[in-house]
Amino acid sequence: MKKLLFAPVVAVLLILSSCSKKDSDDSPVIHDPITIELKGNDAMQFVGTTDFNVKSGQDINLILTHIGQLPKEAMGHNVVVLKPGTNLDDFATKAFQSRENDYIPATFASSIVAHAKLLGPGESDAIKFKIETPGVHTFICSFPGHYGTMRGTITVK
Ligand SMILES: [Cu+2]
Repeated sequence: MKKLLFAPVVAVLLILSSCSKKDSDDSPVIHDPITIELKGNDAMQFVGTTDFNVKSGQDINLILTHIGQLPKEAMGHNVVVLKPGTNLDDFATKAFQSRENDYIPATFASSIVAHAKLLGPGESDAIKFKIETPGVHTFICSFPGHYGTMRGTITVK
């Protein structure tokens, strides 16, 4: 297996193309990164799979793409990954009032694991994070009115 490269894209490609790791039995278990792709459309939906399983500490590459055509002001999409136990209604209410911060409520900062940018049509954003705490982490789009239909889960084991 080749030495680890530090350019993230190259590293991901390498990992995707070389799956065998027979060369080291004594090193700690390292899980390959997982890629989570979310696509937001003009019907306030994340298209495709919205429930994902990851291992504790696994590197997560989350790519959000706005595949719709409506303008950002009317149909913007982001994704906010929340800690277990976060009250979604309370969070969404505060998000509503946080337009100046792209609907990321500062008062809920401690409930947010990670979030992607607010996107308009054709835009995408990629974020990297990991979650150590086991449990079901709900993610939503926090654009006003969207969290009812634009949501999913990342279950950490
Ligand atoms: Cu949205």
